[in-house]
Amino acid sequence: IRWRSTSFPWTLGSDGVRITMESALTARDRVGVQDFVLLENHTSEAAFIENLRKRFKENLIYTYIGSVLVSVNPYKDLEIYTKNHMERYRGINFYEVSPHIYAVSDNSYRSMRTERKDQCILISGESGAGKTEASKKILQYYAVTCPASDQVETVKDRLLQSNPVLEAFGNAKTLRNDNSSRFGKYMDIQFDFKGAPVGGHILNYLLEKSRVVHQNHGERNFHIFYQLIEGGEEDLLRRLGLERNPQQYQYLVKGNCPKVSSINDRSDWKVVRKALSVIGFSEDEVEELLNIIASVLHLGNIQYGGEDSGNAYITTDTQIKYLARLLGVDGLVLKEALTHKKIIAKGEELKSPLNLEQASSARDALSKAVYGRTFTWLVNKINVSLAYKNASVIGLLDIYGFEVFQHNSFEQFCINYCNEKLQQLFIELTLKSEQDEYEAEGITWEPVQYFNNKIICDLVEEKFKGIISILDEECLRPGDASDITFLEKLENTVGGHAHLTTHKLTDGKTRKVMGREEFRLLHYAGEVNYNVNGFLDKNNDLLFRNLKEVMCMSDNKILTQCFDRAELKDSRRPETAATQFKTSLAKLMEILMSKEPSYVRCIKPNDAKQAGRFDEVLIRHQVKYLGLMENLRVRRAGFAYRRHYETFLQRYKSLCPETWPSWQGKLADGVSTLVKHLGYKPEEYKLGRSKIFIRFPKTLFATEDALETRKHSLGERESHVSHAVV
Ligand code: AD9
Ligand code: MG
Repeated sequence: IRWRSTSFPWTLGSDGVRITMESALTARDRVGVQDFVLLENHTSEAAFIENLRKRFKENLIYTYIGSVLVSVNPYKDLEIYTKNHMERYRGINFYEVSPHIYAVSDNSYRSMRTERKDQCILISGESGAGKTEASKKILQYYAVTCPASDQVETVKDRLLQSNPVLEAFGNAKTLRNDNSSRFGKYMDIQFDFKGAPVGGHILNYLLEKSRVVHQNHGERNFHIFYQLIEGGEEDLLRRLGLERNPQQYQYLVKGNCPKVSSINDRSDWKVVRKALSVIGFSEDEVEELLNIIASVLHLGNIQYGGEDSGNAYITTDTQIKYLARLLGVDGLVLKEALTHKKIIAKGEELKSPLNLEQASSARDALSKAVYGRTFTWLVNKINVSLAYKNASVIGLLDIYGFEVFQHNSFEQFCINYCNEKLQQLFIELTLKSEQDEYEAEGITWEPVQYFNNKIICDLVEEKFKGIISILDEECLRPGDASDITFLEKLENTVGGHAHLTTHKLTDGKTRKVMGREEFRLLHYAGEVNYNVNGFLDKNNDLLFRNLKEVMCMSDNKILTQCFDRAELKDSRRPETAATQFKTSLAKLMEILMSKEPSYVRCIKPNDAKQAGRFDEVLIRHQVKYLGLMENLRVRRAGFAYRRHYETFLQRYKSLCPETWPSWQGKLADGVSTLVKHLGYKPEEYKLGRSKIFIRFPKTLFATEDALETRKHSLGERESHVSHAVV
């Protein structure tokens, strides 16, 4: 006998639909539970990990914690993303089929349609855990399953095609991930009153610009450079003055990794070129965009001569010639700007020559500014092509996860601060939604103990006393301000804080050795040592005035939009990078708070990017810093399981003669009769306004096993009854 499993939370086959006769108990043993709240021992991390392992072995990469989806990167293509799968999840109740990213997508979509409330899906996890893939799967789900019209087809295409373009310019090969997103992304997908996707809007966060000029060993620059060099047509490369060899370019050789086996730059180039046209870039715009990309490579090849302490001069005139042509600027003016700095003091212009080191960093600052601003321009351009007004939205957040490297710098500080904020939001919102549900059902809420990481967020962002304020203060202070004086100021101002330590303050209890130039933050996810070297420069993110002036004079229409003359007139100091990031995060939190959230928590199974390998130490670490045990504790605070009366009665009515074959009275009375007949003790359950709440998994399992036994005995005699039961 084969039967369609509708609301079993634990007995589904790998395709999530059918299994052959197998007792619920054996199946539970083999594939684990599909919702962690059903674990017998929900406080045991070992049991949690064992459940993940069982499922991972069976290619069941998705598991719920209530309505939160936990996903483990399989590092192989599973046959679970076909159109048939999409159809299967359409309009179906969250628990009726095996956990899936499509179930989350569909659930958000339906809530948006029926409750008319904007939604957001927050995807988190460390580098390589599968966030970007998850967000693409969600977008594909909407593109395939939502209603469409001719005009909508164009928008769907544009929405889908924005991915390869943004990935080309914003993703790169790192040691962790061959296609690592080096920017944070929040994308609203907009739907009209018929539920058809009609537009979108993207917000981008903190692109890792430093990668343009430097890459660590084994890493690459942004994909677009290699795509252009490998895939660009002969005459295009000739026009841009580029050679078909990445090794020729200083900005592409730092990581000593021009080729990646999992990446085909040549075919990706074709995909990106096509995507640019679909999104609506004119041929002229593409040409100007590529002129900029080629210019960055030429900038990187500019070399300087001169003594260390003397004035620098440029020794590579060919590059200047190309730059002048591609950017539409005067070669001599550019040359001058790359070797001198101009400041305005008391209304007077002062020009002074740069030494070797200063000139190289001015050149690199220009490359970073040009690339960074072009990236923002690109996002805006995509936004214009997706623009639509007055729509309901589902937002997708695909943002860098918590990062700990051997050496952590300003970038990791910002990224981890962002995760701290998201964790705060996550805890607050999950707690709140639990509380709301209890209240709506008229059930008493028992407070849950949890770690509130607000204390760490405050340490970073508080006015005057927070780390960002202290850093900004040092950035503004004339005179001897340096990375080290910043560290000293940290010690003096927040040295006593429970979540901050420095070399001087190390209490001897912590075993991890600290460098003299480091401060350590005790994040909710663990300790991270940050090296202060470069903090001031990166936070200042300054570009000399004369370089800005040259860019403002450019003929390149993209650059004239990126470098506005008004900026030159503005004598105020631009906001620092950290403060800008703080402000944009605060806005993001507001956006997310105004929507109904769903969560996807991604886990990376091993560091070797290999299929089938389950590295327990690595996974345990992620379970910890994703706060999954905390999440489970909140969810299980009172009750392991809750279902609407109707669903519960429908499933188990055959177990009680009074409710079988149907119950005529009120649903709540039917459920009450049923559970009394089953022998539930009063402390094991509660009846709310529309749902039954069951405290322990074992109660439910016993009921489920009883159903299984009945099904067996009936199945042998009358198979059609078995159908009626499920
Ligand atoms: V990062 O923070 O941007 O560095 P992500 O975005 O979390 O990271 P990504 O989605 O890029 O990771 O996934 C990394 C790689 O894992 C992909 O390139 C795929 O090769 C692989 N992956 C991820 N999810 C899946 C999946 N559901 N099925 C198959 C997957 N492969
Ligand atoms: Mg990514």
